[in-house]
Amino acid sequence: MSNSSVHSKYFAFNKNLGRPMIPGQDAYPQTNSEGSPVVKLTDEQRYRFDKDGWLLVPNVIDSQEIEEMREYIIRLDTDPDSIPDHERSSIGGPLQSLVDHPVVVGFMNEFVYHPFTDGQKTPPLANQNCYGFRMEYSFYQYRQAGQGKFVPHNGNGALRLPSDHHTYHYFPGHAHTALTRAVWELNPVIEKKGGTLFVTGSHKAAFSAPESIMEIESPLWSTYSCPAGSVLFFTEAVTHSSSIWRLETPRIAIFNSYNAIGNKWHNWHPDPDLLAQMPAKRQTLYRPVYISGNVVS
Ligand SMILES: O=C(O)CCC(=O)C(=O)O
Ligand SMILES: [Fe+2]
Repeated sequence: MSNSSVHSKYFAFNKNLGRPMIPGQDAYPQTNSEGSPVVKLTDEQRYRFDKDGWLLVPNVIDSQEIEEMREYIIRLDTDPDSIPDHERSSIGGPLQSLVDHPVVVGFMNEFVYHPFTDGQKTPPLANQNCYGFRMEYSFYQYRQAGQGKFVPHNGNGALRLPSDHHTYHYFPGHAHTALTRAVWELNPVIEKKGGTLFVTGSHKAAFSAPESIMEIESPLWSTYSCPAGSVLFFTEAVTHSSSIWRLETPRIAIFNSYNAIGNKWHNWHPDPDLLAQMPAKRQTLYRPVYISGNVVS
């Protein structure tokens, strides 16, 4: 099996009788809702995410977009009444285009979309007009020096039951995360100065975390530096924590969450008026949560 928007050549069971799931090329969206070509992960990025449970992609958006988005977050935080109701969120205004940014779609096509087909009865859950994953949730952080807490959570994702959603399952040649974060850093982050902390590889851990994990200085924790305009992907199955922000410039970040089509963790919906104004393909990120036949043609 091969297709041009994910790299995987893998064997997965379809629903019935152990038959192989063989999605065609058309089962993977090649463009986003604005017509931009989807950006595939490189082999190295795909390997790293699977090995680590998190992946930083630096320099994804340009300085003009970053500035516009930063201003929007500051306005949301300090003068929300100046923004119309339906745009008053971290998916409003210029932030809307981040939800299906070509780099996000490339990542989700590889690790979150499961091109499930119900035998011969229903087509794959995505096509050129419809995404194969859901957007779950969105919030922003406008964090000043001294703010933020060390709150370690999650891990052991390979050994959790599917309904948990904090899962990470892997097979020769393919891996799948359910609840998944894409964090857009709109200001620079310097290592150990307040970016998200990770216990690298703990999404696959077989043991309970040791007590030493509760120490922020433990060498078990890793983190990153990045320029403004970078995106950080992580599976919620990896042990991670927020940290205390230590830089003069605030942390301005957007936290977008995604999940498989049949999974819903957060009690969150986009504003209906905002949704109605989105391009049709983008709207498929917010379709009802079920599997059988849940595809827009
Ligand atoms: O604040 C952070 O850096 C991480 C927050 C967190 O736990 C998450 O995004 O799931
Ligand atoms: Fe978290």
